[in-house]
Amino acid sequence: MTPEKITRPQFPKNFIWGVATSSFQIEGAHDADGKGPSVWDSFCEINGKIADGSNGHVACEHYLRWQEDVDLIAGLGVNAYRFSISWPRVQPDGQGDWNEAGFAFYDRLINALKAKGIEVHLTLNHWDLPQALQDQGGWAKREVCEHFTRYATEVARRFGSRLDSICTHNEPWVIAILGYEQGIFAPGIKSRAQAMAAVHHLLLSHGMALQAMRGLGLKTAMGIVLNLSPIYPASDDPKDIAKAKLDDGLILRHYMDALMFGKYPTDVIEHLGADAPPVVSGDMATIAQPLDFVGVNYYTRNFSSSGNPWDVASTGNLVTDMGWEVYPQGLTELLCRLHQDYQPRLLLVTENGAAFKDQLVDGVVNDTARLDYVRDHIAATHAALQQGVPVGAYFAWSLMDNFEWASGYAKRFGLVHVDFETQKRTLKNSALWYQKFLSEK
Ligand code: IFM
Repeated sequence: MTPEKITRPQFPKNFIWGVATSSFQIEGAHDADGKGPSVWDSFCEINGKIADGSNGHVACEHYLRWQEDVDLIAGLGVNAYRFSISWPRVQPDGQGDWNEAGFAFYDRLINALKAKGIEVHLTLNHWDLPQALQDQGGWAKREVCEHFTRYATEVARRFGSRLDSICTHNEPWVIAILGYEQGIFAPGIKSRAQAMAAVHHLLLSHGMALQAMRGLGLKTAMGIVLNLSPIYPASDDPKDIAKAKLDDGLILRHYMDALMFGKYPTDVIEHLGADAPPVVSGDMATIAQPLDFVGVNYYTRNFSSSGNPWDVASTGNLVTDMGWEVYPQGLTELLCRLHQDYQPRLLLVTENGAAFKDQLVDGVVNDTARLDYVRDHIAATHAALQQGVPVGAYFAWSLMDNFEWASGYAKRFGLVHVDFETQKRTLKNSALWYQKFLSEK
């Protein structure tokens, strides 16, 4: 079937259709009503770390405009919204008192979504760790696991019965590798040993939090979200083939093997040598809690080369404003592979989208490339379903243009355009297409 022919009725009736955001990227109000600073607030203050020198102080003003944004979400016709709680908004230092004003904000938001019949898919950690915990070593220190578990349990105790799913961490690879090894994301550390410790503590805290939250007797679906891509060797040179296998180990198997089988892959551990994660007896069993779902954030495929850097232009495919190749088949391949190798109960496409250089002209954003991208990836999701893969959701990234981390506000991923001067929201043509697609019965 050609992607152009994809329609909503081809999907199961209970399929979840959503849009996604995260707290730091949209909320603003960085110090309002008792919120504490997060690692990203601190990182933005370091000269040269954010491409346009911006920060999250205002972002999309979602903290003020949440009612308008709930209407916007409902107006799209989606049946689900995925967002995250800012940990330092509800517990300013990550270990002390709760901030009731912070919890009240999310309480109102959840109630407003529910009142409109929109499912609530909540992420506990989409990167904005309280700075006070970073001051003690952050994810590289084992103590953070206890603090995260206490935070997760409190959120679940207050909101759990109204939530359709809880995700512990969004993209642990990004937090650990970009944040603690490459230093290009918060907290800006450059140490492979710390990065591997961070990976381990993210996974361990995930397992501990799941145990504790399930101890509350909740029926809410619980899982984790990973950034995953198929990885191909750049050539048939055996060195490239070996590099692709190792990279797949470092990015996919290290997480999936730990979560699903309770072990880290031997080839990856051997490769890491002295930087291997600090595993204590019993940790791996804690990590491998049964998962109600694995969330997949898919944007592109990757190539590994042992020699010259691989050039994305060599694919001949369209490349997004992030420099990422548009490759919808990669999503089908990835979902099929996860199903075949790991058999998770349920896979959710928790993020998928593209940044392009949009132009708002006379109230219209004619973002054909994004429209095609979303449509073709929905079709790719359908192709996996047809091959028997249990996929339950598609969430477009993102509801609206927002703070794209180290790229600042220059990279626009939204289905909805945001004018950052006036905060006016305008549905792009991709949003209008999604709305029409969702209205098909
Ligand atoms: O904006 C991010 C999001 O926060 C996590 N996944 C990838 C997106 C695009 O880079």
